[in-house]
Amino acid sequence: MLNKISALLSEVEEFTADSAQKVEEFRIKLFGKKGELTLLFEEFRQAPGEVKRELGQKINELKSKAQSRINEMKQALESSSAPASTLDASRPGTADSAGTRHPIATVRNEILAVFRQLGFTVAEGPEVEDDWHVFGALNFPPEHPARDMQDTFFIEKREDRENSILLRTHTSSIQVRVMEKSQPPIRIVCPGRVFRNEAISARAHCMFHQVEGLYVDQNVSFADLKQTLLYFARELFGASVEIRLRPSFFPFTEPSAEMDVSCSICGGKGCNICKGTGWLEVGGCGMVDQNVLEACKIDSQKYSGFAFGMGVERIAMLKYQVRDLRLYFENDVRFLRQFTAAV
Ligand code: 2NL
Repeated sequence: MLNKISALLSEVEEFTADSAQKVEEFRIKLFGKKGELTLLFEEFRQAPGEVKRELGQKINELKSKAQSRINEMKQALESSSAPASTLDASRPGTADSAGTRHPIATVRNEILAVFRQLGFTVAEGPEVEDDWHVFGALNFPPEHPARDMQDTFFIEKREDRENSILLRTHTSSIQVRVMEKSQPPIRIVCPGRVFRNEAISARAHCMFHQVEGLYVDQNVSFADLKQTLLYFARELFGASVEIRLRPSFFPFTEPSAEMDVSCSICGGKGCNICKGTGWLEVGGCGMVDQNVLEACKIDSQKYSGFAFGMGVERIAMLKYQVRDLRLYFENDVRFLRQFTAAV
């Protein structure tokens, strides 16, 4: 009997099954009416008293091992077959939610796309600049207020001003770099971040985005500038808008003008966006000052050029009727999610 028990014990220990049915067959083989264990218990009842104790222990041990082995196999089969039964490979997946493009990036891309159509190429340059590329080459007089600490963030302010290192206050520095290393024809648009030491409010920020444009060639005229800006305004704000140029002053252009676009909200009749004037100010422009061309080693007798600059935040405010500039920099998703349809 002892041999029989130990044979069954190793059978139990080695038992494996790949289906619930095989586990059930094994259970019946041991515990069924004519099962091996049932028979063993009957045999045990007739065994002589002196071996009963040892036999009883062994049979009970076999019984509990067999039960736990059967349970283990049942559980293993249930857990491995569970996913197979609930997984439906034909169900549609959960879509990843893509982020949205920031409205400033969208408007910058739209501006650049218009000028690309006109044959302009995009040029970029460093945000940390020297005095020459931001002020010197652009005809800023030595004591111009923009060169003051109050308006410009200096990284290194030097006594010999020309060697000062600062954050660019406009992207004109890119255009200076392009003019210095190439000769006309030059037709470029220069997007980028610019930095000014200003108190932050709904209308001003110490960092904003600009797009500037430059066209230098023989016989470039103010009429070319006007037509280029009109084309741009109609592409961006709609085919029915008009533009208006008002005399202005910049150190780097002569003559200089501010550019207005007729209000696309009210069609020029006057509303609260254009403050009743019918016009929206979008940027500045002018003919490149001869001193600027010469500073960049371009012959101002042979070549002329026009340039313009605009603030991307300002144009985006007009397009989307955003009333506070600070919203562009806070990255509040309740604001950003309103631009999901933009490209
Ligand atoms: C504005 C006005 C302007 C320019 C930028 C420029 C660049 C070179 C030479 C001459 Cl390299 N001019 N840029 C010209 C006129 C106006 O920007 O209101 N910007 C937001």
